[in-house]
Amino acid sequence: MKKLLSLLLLAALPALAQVTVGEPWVRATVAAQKATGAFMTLTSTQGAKLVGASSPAAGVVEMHEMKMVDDVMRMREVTALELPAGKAVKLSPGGYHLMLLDLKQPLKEGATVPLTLEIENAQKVRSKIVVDAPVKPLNTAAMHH
Ligand SMILES: [Cu+2]
Repeated sequence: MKKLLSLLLLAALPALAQVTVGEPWVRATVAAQKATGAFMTLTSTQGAKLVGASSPAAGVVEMHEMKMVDDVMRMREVTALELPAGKAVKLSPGGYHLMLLDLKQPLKEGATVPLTLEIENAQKVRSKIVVDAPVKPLNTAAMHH
């Protein structure tokens, strides 16, 4: 009975925030490399948050922020990334990114990495988005800037 009730409650909630994922990609790795970054542009129709991510290619996926601290580029883990309504939030090398850790195998250019993004809307309802991110060397992406 409890399960049925929660299903009914879910149905009564307002529509989930629609999040568009633009140009996802994952940086290619070399043989012994156990970590890499995933990048994309996220745009949500309503205020929401990216609260987590996972991938079958990695043991763990963390959300990171790169920041200059005392002239040193540092990376720190963030627990959530705000997605303001209608604003494109860019995950890029040198800024926010998803960190794929404990990689199961090297990621070669031309491969595709499935990523599951967990989004939480303003009502604290979570939904998942699955994207296939192509693997690219860093240089290719840098050329677009
Ligand atoms: Cu990182």
